[in-house]
Formats: sequence, structure tokens, C-alpha cells
Amino acid sequence: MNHRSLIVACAQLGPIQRAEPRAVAVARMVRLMERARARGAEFVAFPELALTTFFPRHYLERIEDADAWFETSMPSDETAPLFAAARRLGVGFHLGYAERVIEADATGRARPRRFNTAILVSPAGDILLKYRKVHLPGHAEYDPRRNVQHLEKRYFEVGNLGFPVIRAPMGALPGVNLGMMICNDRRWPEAWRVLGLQGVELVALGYNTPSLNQEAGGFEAHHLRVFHSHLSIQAGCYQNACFAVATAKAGTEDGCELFGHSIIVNPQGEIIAQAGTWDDEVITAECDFAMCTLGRTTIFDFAKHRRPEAYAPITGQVGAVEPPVWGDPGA
Ligand code: CDT
Repeated sequence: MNHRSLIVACAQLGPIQRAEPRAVAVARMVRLMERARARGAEFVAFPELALTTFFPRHYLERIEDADAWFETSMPSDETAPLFAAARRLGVGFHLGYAERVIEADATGRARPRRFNTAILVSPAGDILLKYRKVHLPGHAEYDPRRNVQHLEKRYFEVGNLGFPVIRAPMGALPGVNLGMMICNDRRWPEAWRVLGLQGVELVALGYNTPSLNQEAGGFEAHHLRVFHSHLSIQAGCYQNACFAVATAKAGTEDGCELFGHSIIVNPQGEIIAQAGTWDDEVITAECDFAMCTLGRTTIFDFAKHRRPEAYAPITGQVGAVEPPVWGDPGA
């Protein structure tokens, strides 16, 4: 059997301050691509919303006033250097960005729409796949109880592309099953399973995760924030027999701390590379896709063992429904 392996990299970004122009961020990203390539990487994953500060922490009354943070074309003049670097270096990449498009909604009316988006780009600079974030965390209105806002529900619509997977050439391989998720999606097993049901072999995901949980009144121990991120990614990889390359934007951005700890995970759920800084950093690991076979042909042989007839509540309801109350027959 042919050896099917790919060297992948997380291109972790340190903070991008609100005043930092796109051109500076893109130049940093091109340098990370070059460093990744020098270490043999054939595929590089950048974070969520990699071109700007994590702007959903900033409240703007008029959503249109946030448009400077959005991309209206991809590539654009400002992001073209990333595509040129991919071609020059022969590496594919994953990029998260805020997308603004004129697109018809469910009623058929074309209007400006905004999504938290990620793309996979081939070493030839072609866009292979687009994904729009489904699980938007946070809130839509200014919340005076929070020290830091998390307004993803204000600035973005729920993604309307599902969780797509594509088989595409990458590195020396004629085909790898590639999928994506974005930040909060990684905490939802449903997202992993939809990718798993399409035979995904490598999941690229980026994140901007505050070190402090503002929702919990500002406290959740730091180590648990990182633990929950890693736990989710490691479980997703194990239960779907795939690799993940999970990349942070990290450090103190606009005065708010985001954790780093970017990781690459194998189908056994093991971390095989981890970032050690909260700044621009490259980590690499080799993904030997033969490792996906064990899970797929044994404990997670979906065709043999899944029982969708017992899973109806997963797609049939959103919130939890209280169980019936036991009535003590002796009472
Ligand atoms: N960007 C993103 O999705 N961040 C969330 C933070 C949740 S706290 C509102 C995450 O799940 O990491």
C-alpha cells in the first residue's frame, strides 16, 4: 500500500491589535508560511478571523460600521500575498476571515450577509472549499454585565454551508479528505460526526478563545479553558478517526487575553505537537493517514455500529427536554 502522509503546520498568530493594518498581519502570515515550509510543511493552518483583531469583542451600534473588518473578495489585493506565497512555496493553507457578500437569503432576497468563514486553498492558489461557522457563541446585544463583549451573534449569520468535506490533492498526495470547523464548533460532537460521516481525514480549525470565561461571571480556571479546548479536539479526532490541526490567535489583543496552545492531534486522540508561546509560532507534525484505518475498521466502523434510529433527538430538538418523573409505586 502506498504511504499516505502529509506534513502539516499550525501557523499560530500572536495578537493583532485593532490598529494593525491587514498588510502587516498578512506579512506576518507569509513569514510563518515560509518558516513552516522550511520545516517541511505541505499544509499550513491559520487561525479564525486571522486578518484582523477579534472584533466581536467591540460593540458597534450600526453593524455596517464593522464592515472594515470584513472581506468582500478572496483573494483581494491585501490577501493576494498569501495566495502568491502558497504558489511560490508549494503549500496549501487554511484561512479564517470575516466574509461579507451580497447573497440571497431563505426568502430569495439578495442582501448584504456577513459570515465567520474559513477556506482551504490548494498549493496552486485555488480555493478548494469554503465553510461558514455554524455554532456562533456569545450574544447579539451589548451586555453591560460583561467586562468584554462577545458579539458574534451580532456580526455574523449562522453558516449556511453545512460541514462540507472535499477530497483534494495536497502535498504529494493525490487526494486527502479535508474538512473544517471554526473555534466554538470544536466543542460540539455533532460537528465532528458530520465530518466523520464524510470520511474526513484532516480537520483544519482556527480559534480565538479568551482565557477568561466572561459568561461565568469572569471566572473559570485558566487550565480548564485550555483543557476543554484540547479535550474537545482530542475526543473529536479519536471518535472520528481523523487528524486535526487546530490553530490559535493568542496573546493580549486590545487588552484582552486569548490563549494559545495550538495543537496537532492524531486519530488516537493524542497531541503530537503543541505550541509553547502565545505569539507567532509554527508547529509541525507528520500525519500518516494509515492511522485513520484502525478506528474506522474497528470500534468506530460507522456502517457496522452506528444506530441512527436511536439518535432522533439529536436532529429533532434543540434544547434539553426534562425526563419523565418516576412515580414511586409504593407511595
Ligand atoms: N471565537 C470563539 O468561538 N470563541 C469561543 C469562546 C466562547 S466564550 C463566549 C470558543 O468556543 O472558544
